Amino acid sequence: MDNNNKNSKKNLGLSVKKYDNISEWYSEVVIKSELADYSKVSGCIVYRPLSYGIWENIQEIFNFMIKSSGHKNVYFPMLIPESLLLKEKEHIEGFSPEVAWVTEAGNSKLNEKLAIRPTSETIIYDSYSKWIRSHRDLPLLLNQWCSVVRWEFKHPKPFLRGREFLWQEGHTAHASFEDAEKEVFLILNYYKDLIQNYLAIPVIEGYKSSLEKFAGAHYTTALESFMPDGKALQMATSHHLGQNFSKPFEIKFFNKKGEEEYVYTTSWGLSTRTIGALVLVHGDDKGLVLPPKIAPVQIVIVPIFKEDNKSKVLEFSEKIYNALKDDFKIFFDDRENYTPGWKFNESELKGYPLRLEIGIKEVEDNIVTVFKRNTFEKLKVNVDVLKSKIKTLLDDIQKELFENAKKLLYDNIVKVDSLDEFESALKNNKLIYAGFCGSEECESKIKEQFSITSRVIPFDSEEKNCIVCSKKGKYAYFSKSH
Ligand code: 87F
Repeated sequence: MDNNNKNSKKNLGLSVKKYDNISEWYSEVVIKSELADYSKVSGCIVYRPLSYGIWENIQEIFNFMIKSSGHKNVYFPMLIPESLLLKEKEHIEGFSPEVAWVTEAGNSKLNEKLAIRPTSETIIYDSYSKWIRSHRDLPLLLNQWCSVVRWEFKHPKPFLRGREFLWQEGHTAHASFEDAEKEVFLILNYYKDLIQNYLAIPVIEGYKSSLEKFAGAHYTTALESFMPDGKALQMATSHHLGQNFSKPFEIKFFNKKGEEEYVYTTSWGLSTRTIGALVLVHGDDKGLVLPPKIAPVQIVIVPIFKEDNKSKVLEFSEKIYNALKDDFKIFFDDRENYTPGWKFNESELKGYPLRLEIGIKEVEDNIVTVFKRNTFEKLKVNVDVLKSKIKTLLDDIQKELFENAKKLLYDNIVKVDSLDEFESALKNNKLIYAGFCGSEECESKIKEQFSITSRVIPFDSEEKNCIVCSKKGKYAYFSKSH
């Protein structure tokens, strides 16, 4: 078999450049990098090993965080009886067109139809009302990892918009408003840590406006990131639910004074959308670029040999592999049926942060050629210092990706003082920073005129008169959004 034939199974290169058509580029990267594939049901994707590996890393990091503060994982049923889902009508009202139902089994109709969970507040609170009796049962700090189904009709995009996606949903109950508030911000800070320090994506944080908050919430906090297509993407959200759910679900406890009170609850979530953000923010014309701290493969080793030096090169490569394998996530790519060039392309497409290229020259000089995926630099590194050099390089890549993403975010923020400036900033796909009174009335006017809403009102926002009504307000971010 000649080399051409040997690797002709698929064309690895991308046909679209990121900034020529970012939406097409995105779809091509997701499929060709083998992150995900489409299925027979529109909006339902297959999470292939690369994206599932990223998700497992996210799970590991986030589990470590929440377990350190006493949270525990649980699993509730995916089927929710209609009567339960409709118990707190207000929160479900706007969402009901998206709920998918199981109505029959085999040949018989069910007595009561069952919702496939779009979110689990109702089924979880049904249990909480049985489990919580006294202040000694609080706080109750539970989380679940699961998938949810929301029957969207907008055009699906892998990870960013789909009908079934993976997430975690945390649901906690507390004895006081203040305790619940502390929880909301504790979790928001975990999310911020995960997203900035592991996914290398900077966020802006703040409250959602009254129009944009979760209808069931007392208030909603969120982390938003800015994508290179000029649209913001909500990365995670953490809600203070006050007693909005504990009252209809009758979750009551006897406080220390022996009086009966309703609990205060919170809920918070982060989904596989964040994988879409990783692709959009860090990817380039060659494919994915994965931050080392989240990459399922941090280093790929590619041996390059001819028949007469094969054993020398493989032996040396294996020695390198063994020296590094306990410290890093490594793929020793010694597959026989692929050429080194093909493996190079594949590793670039899949975004592996570092590639070690080892040929006979490297063996003779006791060095390794190290390729940095994010900058395309090649370095010759002596084997004696390889481990520490790799540590430094991975740290460098992590920092460089975050710095580039920060530049993307901050270069796109535009402060505006009038609706004219607002309009032109929006045309340029900017992240607009404008005075806003917070009222639903003014935000609805903006929504009507420009088809966008606010993203967040930063926690430390300065005072600024509203761009619509001129009344007292604070700065808020506005932009298109995913
Ligand atoms: C779609 C259908 C039915 C969002 C829905 O943000 C219900 C809903 O309640 C729904 N889409 N929501 C809001 C989810 C609130 C909250 N749940 C826990 C979160 C984070 C995780």
